[in-house]
Amino acid sequence: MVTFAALFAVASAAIPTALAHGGVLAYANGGNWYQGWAPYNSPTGQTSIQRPWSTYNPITDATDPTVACNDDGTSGALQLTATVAAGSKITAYWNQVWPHPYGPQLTYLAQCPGSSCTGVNANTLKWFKIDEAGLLSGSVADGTWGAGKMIADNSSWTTTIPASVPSGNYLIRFETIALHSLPAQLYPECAQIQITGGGSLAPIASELVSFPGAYSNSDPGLTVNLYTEAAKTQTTYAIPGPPLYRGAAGASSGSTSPSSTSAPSSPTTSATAPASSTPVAGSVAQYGQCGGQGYNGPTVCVSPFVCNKLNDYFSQCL
Ligand SMILES: *[C@@H]1O[C@H](CO)[C@@H](O)[C@H](O)[C@H]1NC(C)=O
Ligand SMILES: [Cu+2]
Repeated sequence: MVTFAALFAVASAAIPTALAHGGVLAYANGGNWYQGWAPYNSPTGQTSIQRPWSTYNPITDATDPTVACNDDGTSGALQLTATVAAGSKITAYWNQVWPHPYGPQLTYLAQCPGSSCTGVNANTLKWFKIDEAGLLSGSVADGTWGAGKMIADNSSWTTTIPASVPSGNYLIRFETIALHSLPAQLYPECAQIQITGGGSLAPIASELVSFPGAYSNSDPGLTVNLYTEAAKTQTTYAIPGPPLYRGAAGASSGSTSPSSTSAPSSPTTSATAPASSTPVAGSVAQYGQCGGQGYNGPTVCVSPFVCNKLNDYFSQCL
């Protein structure tokens, strides 16, 4: 037993920490299986519908230049494109077993100009959200999240390509966000698809975002602290990013998603609160900023929330 235990200890120590993270490793659509890019293999000779990506590590800066597709945004030398019917289901498979159950799932599309996405940098595109799942039940502290559902579903996420999306060449961006520690961990990867048999509902300006740009590091959905007293009774969660595309399943005029009632995410440059005049006691609403380097606004939260320091740059009323 001693020998076995010693061997086991050695083996455990040798497991790379990357196994605590990961990414989308494969896709399925219409009965076809598409193996993803292998970030730890030589890029030479790799053919995949997935855009190349470089690391299992999370992106922890929501404005990182790699946040579109977890890489520099370029296509592979032997890039493939999957033909996908509008209205069909497409599944992304993360590595087994995905370790992070607390956080949202998000899926985006971005149409490429021209006749192919190959050669088009992901950072130049406009993205719209076709699917999102935040806090599905329970409280922020211990509820069921989109990411928990993803794990329960074989560490995979299935979304429907909206039937209304115009036919054409797109990148599809599957993302899981982990909130068990802060800063939030973003895990996005992209694949090239050609959508056929589509509709005529083009996304409108308010639905379109850039990556980087769609998220800011002060988004309530990226700064929520699961370990506060308030989190135990908090049952709403603001999913980051733009409102859902109108043609997305579950999107509706009024939108039942709690995300739509919270502060919209916006590029970091425009995040100045209109409250930087006279600090008033107890004036910062739940999720509002109440401190951090370079912040000059009010610092006292409305009752019953208290100001929590999340990092040197951001304190939030929770
Ligand atoms: C679960 O996912 C793996 C890929 O990670 C896949 O090979 C397997 O077929 C999936 N199982 C089911 C039941 O879908
Ligand atoms: Cu991880």
